[in-house]
Amino acid sequence: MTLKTSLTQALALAVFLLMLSSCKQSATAEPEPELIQYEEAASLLPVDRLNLPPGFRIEVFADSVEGARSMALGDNGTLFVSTRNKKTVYAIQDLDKDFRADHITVLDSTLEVPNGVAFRKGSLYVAQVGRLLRYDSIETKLDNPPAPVVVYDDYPTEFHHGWKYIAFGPDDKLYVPVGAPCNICDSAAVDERYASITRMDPDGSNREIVARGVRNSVGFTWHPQTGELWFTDNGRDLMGDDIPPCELNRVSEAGQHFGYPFCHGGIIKDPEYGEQHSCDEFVPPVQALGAHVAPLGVRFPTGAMFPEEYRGDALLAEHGSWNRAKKSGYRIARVELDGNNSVGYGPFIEGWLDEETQEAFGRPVDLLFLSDGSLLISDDVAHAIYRVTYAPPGTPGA
Ligand SMILES: [Ca+2]
Ligand SMILES: [Ca+2]
Repeated sequence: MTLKTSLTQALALAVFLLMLSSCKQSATAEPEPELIQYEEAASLLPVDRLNLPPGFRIEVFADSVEGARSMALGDNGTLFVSTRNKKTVYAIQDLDKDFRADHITVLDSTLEVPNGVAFRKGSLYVAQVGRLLRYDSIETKLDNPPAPVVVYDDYPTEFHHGWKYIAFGPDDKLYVPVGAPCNICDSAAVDERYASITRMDPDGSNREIVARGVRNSVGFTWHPQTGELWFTDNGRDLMGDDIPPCELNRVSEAGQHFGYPFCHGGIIKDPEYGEQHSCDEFVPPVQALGAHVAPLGVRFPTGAMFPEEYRGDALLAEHGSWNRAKKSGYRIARVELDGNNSVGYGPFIEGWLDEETQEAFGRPVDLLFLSDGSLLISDDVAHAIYRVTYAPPGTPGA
């Protein structure tokens, strides 16, 4: 090797390293997408262990989706999937339309805690702990994504309950929760944005608080008839295995207070903060859920596929307990509703948790209905997206 070639090589290496470091350091550099080698294939996940009501089936829509968390659907059918601890946002495509993913692209792998995704007018919005990013015209640029635009970067930066779920409401505003930065504390006294759900115009302007006294909401949706915001909230820890309940809540008026940190589940005074207020001052949950079940995504079935009796009910993903003696959650729950009132709460899909061994092969996170009425479920432990379909028992192929 001549001196000249080795110098040229060294120079090339230096330039390459410089490019690499500049890409990694700038927070809004153009992402370098990577297509995961992926073939539609029978997944090895033991979905046959899952129990569903008669007529329902569950299959794997995509696997190899490391740490799959929140989901958002693009206008052209791209499924965007976020992660909490993997720094990654995925774009998942089903190009041959057989309801199994055939292309999975790692859209960006440089993002700290990109837990929230939402889609509006061609753009993908991603929520990190303290800021919101937007990738424009994303579905036409999956192979060459643009550098994200920073929409808003002034949210609190604590990682404790700092990961965010986001979604656009029927009012075309972007809804962004801010968790309490603790297990139990009166954080709103320090900064009123803590323990709240906020909303803003798509460009980040006109931010306001929609719901207060919310410990940590990581899933919400709007009622298909009333247009009201419904959200799940994760109850506090260290009051024992069985209290307080997690919650499903309904916002009937902007600014309502849902109790945290003073009152839990509508009736349980907090041992430390409970004396400051009566529980009557706060909006009670529509449904008190199990303690520690960790409810995340929530949806109302609206499409043509699910049976009529599910209309007006809510389905929610219970991610499952991490600090309860006997594990709870690890299922999709159904809250049966008569208007705004709960008339039943029980399992829709269960079996991720083996009750005997107390081991779980998966933990459901988010729910999303496709246009055909089938339901997608993300799972950040099995690294998968499932699809649930329904055909009346007795129909051919059901
Ligand atoms: Ca396919
Ligand atoms: Ca509450």
